[in-house]
Amino acid sequence: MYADLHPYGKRSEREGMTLLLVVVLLAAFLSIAAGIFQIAFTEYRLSGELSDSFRALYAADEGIERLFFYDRVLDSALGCSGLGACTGIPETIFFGNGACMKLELSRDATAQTVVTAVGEFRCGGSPIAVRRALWATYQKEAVADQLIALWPLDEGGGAQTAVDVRGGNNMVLGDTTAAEATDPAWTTVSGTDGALKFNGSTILKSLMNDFAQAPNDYSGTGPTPAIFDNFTIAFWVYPLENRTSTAELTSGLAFGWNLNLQSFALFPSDGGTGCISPSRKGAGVSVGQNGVSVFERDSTCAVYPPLVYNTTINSWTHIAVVYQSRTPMLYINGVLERTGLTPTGQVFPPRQLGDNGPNYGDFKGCIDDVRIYDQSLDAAMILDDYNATQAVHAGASC
Ligand SMILES: [Ca+2]
Ligand SMILES: [Ca+2]
Repeated sequence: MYADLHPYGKRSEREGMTLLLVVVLLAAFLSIAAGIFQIAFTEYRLSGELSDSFRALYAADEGIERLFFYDRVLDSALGCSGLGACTGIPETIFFGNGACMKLELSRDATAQTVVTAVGEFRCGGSPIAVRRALWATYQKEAVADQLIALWPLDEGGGAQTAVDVRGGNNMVLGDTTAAEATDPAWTTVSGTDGALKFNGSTILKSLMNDFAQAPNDYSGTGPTPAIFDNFTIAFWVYPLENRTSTAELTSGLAFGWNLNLQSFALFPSDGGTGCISPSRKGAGVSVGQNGVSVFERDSTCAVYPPLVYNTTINSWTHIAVVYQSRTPMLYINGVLERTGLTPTGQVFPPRQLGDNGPNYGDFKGCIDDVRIYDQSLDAAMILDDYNATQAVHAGASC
């Protein structure tokens, strides 16, 4: 199916046997690792430039592993997910060293899936390009869902509940489901896509803080699964005030309890374990027109920002905070901008938009499409998340 296009090859039986051995070993590894039923490789013609063949083969191997990971672990490959029939959108990825790989995927209605990765060296139409291909078929199995909470915030006027369409952890607006001063306001982003707008500082600040809170946190005290140290928070935000930039810290009471210097789009939950060890800390994200601070907080002895990043944010902006082995990383509009410090203890995701206490750092601006993943997303997945929701927010107001 995919022939080696090298026209100048000289056959060498000894080198051919070496390459064949490598390919067979690779195929064996792949079969063991992924439960693949079938692996084939192209007809190969060995040339004096054996390294070219290896580069192409490595590119194909990299490609097939990526396809397995995207489809069988992340359940998102070339635009296909789930078990239904789907033809993926082919993607070609260039490595920058002259090698590239083209990835393809197709799945029928019975979830039988074929993935193909064509590795090429001297990409771009060279007459002496070398190609190697690996393909595999397997029966797709359901992937455990890593997106555990999604609040689209599209309910619109009058609703007192913001539904978590993924995890059922629905937020109540304000103190109760009655209309009250602590309710944030529904607003329109574009078309039928809505968001919540928070009024932030007012003269009656201690009475007027608006917020929305889900009943179950992720510290293990509620029915939702406990999630610690490896997770992702992603959301769209349009801040209308600055927050106060500080140094990055890994412990202690930053500026006492004067959290009102912050502007919490996502409020850090009370860790509830005081100063005992290992202390549990809720993560929160303070977003102002002058940047982003990731905060952690426990009940009595700690509130500090392990990550602070100053930049101008004056339009709808996609924020993703990826915790990996306890270390926060900040992506803005799909781009990794900063990796923070690594405090001790355990950290878990937030469940509240805005601030519900006096002088706790109320938020002014709009928030939309809040997601929590029970895994540390990689850069490609963050970019997917951004791209999937970018168009509706581009140019929209708050
Ligand atoms: Ca209410
Ligand atoms: Ca929305």
